[in-house]
Amino acid sequence: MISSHPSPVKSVFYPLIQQLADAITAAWQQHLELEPFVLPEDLGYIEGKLEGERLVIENTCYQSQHFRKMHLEMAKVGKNLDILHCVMFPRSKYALPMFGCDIVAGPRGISAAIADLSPTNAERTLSPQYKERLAKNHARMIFSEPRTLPEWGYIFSEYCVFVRPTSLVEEALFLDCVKEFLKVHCTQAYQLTPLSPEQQYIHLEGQRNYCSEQQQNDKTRRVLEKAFDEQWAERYISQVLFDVPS
Ligand code: BLA
Repeated sequence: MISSHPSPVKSVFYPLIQQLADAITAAWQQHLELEPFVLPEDLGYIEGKLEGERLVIENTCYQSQHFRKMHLEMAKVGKNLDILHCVMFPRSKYALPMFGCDIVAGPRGISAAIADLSPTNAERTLSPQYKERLAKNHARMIFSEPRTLPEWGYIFSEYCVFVRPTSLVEEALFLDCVKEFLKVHCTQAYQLTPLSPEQQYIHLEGQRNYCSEQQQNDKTRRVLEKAFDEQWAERYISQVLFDVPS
C-alpha cells in the first residue's frame, strides 16, 4: 500500500536528525532566495507498508538562482530506523560542487553520518576558495570511529566526513561540520559568474556521474524495496533522490 498526501502529523526523529534538518533549512533561508520546487506526482509525503513495517517519508524541496533542486528528506522505517538525506543540485550554469548529507540512526545510535561537497569539474577537485575554507574545518573533524567509503565513494572530495559518531560531543561536531559546509557553499555561490556552454557541459557530466554512482548504493535501495517494491524504489531513486539532470 502506498499513499501520498499532506503530512497529517509530524513524526518525531532521532535528535541529531531533527537538529540537522533544522540547521539545513535555516541555512537555506538565511543565505538563499528560495522558491518552491514541486516533486513529481506529489511525492511530498509518502507512506509505505510491508511486512508490518511502516515507512514514512517527509520531503522538503526548494530551488534558487544557483540551485536547480535542494532536497531534504526525513524518513522513518518502523520504530527502529530514522534517515536524513539531503542533496543540493547546482544549476549547471555555475561551477558549484554537490552538497550531500546522509544520516542513518537506529536504536543504538547513529551508524552512518556522511557529509560532503563533491566536485563536478573534469579534474574532480574543488576550487582554491572552497579548499581553503574546508581545510580549516576538516582539521577539527576528529572522530573516534571513522568509516571506510564504498567503492563508488571516489565521487566524494578529500573533505568528506564519513563516521559513526559515538557520543553527543561527536554528534555536535558533525552538526557543526554540516553547518560550515552549508555556509561555505551558499556564500561561494554568490561569488560565481555563469559558465560558458562548453564548461556547463563538463559540470553537467560531473553531476550525472555523481547521480549514477549514488544510484548504485544497495543499502538505500534495499530499504526502499522492502517497504515498497522494486519498481517503486527504482523510480524513487532515479527521479527523486538522484535524478540525472537533462
Ligand atoms: C549508507 N544509506 C546507507 C545505509 C542505509 C541507507 C540503510 C547503511 C547504513 C550503514 O552502513 O550504517 C539508507 N539513505 C538510505 C535511505 C535513504 C537514504 C533509505 O538517503 C533515502 C530514503 N547517501 C545519500 C547521500 C550520500 C549517501 C546524499 O543519500 C552522501 C552524500 C551516502 N549512505 C551513503 C554512504 C553509505 C550510506 C556512503 C555507506 C554505504 C556503504 O557502506 O556501502
